[in-house]
Amino acid sequence: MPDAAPPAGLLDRLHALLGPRGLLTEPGDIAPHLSDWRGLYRGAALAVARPADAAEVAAVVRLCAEGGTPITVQGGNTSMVGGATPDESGRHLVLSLARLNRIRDLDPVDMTMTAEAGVVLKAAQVAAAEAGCLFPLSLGAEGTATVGGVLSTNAGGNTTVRYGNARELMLGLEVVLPDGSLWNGLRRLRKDNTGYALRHLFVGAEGTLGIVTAAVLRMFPRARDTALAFCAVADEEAALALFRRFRDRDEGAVRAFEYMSGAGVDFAVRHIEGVTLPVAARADHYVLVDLASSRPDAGLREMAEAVLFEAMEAGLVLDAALAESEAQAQRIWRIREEHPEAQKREGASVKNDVSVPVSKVPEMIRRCSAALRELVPGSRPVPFGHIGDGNIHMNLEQPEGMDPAAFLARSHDIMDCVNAVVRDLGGSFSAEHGIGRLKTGMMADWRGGAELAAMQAIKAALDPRGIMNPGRVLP
Ligand code: 2HG
Ligand code: ZN
Repeated sequence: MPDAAPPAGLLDRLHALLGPRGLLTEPGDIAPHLSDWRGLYRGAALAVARPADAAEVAAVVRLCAEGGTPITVQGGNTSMVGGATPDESGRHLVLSLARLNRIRDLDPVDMTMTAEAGVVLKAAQVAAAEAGCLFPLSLGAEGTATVGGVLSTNAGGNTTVRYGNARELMLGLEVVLPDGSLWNGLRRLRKDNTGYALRHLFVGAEGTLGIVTAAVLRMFPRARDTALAFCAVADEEAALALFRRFRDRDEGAVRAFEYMSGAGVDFAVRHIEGVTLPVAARADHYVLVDLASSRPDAGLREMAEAVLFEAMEAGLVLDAALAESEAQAQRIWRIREEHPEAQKREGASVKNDVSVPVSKVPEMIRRCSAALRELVPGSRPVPFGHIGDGNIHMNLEQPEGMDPAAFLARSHDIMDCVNAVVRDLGGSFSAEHGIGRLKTGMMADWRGGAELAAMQAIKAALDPRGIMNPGRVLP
């Protein structure tokens, strides 16, 4: 465990190392780094270090390792599980990677981009597009979330169904280890079987084993033909059946396939300016189908029309709208992307980022919704998300008029209620948001025994003093 007090002179040494731009100590300057987007946590910190490059990150870690000062690593600070927020002890140094924001290399032959950890996801997408390529990782927080953060959490997002999670998009890493040594594993090889795949250890480790400072990311050919449909569907089974029809017709073309409940779309229309319902009548279930191909003559619109026509005949689809322009496609995407913000504005909500085998999604949504309504009468289930990956945000909105604090006091009951169903269906209690601070208490129950013991052994081997993001991931 970290020592009780920060070593004398640490801040002076950090200041000498990083200069005034690289170390924030004023309460007003560090405040934005101490709380999370959801408002679940408010921590304290010794200071916020803002190193300018990987060598400076390594030097900061060496100083902290000397005295056992705990480090909280921060990218865009968009964690849904408190993963980037320091605890309340005030003993942590927050290490922000915001200044490591260079794209070091971009190669359209190798189809790779070498980006530093602080590069904002949107900036990585734009850089790829400017090179005539695609970097496909896409999620609601992409304007703030960073390359280091999405790798450290193995983020999924909307395009996992086609391109995989962040892990699948990574070829190599540069990492500062807990002793302050710098490992350059920025190899851009598709094939490299040379011992343990060390790079994969740091993906999804949430900064508990080291700090990702740069990564080699995979790029893809850009889309030259696209189609986007917003559909009202009969029920959860119809949503899944429609996914299967599109997948069977042209698996490679399904770039995203998202489910939304009537309640979630209602909230988006109610609270988010410019969001309107694209179909004629309100429904209880919707899906968004996003198709893309690098072939200019892929005929995706015609394909979508044909699949939707047949699905309507079969009673799966009640109504559908196809985007007529890129601007309209973006407006339709906002309905889905603004779900978290709309839910926040509607009141207090509890998030359940769960996954089950794809075939079990309809049953999971039905059973969880019924159990949640019974657990908290008047509450409003808001399931939405990545149905093609089996990852649904089985969220629960507070009953109208209820005291938000009283509702949130039931958070653990609510999570347990969902998790009981998820476990029964062979699923996971955290599909893409990770463990952070919020879910460490669930690890022993879900990943106990040999699995957790192996994780603890890895942690102890790499970070024997426990200075890297303590309090995250492992109980
Ligand atoms: C999304 O898919 C994010 O929009 C956030 O994973 C989900 O707010 C949530 O529960
Ligand atoms: Zn999601």
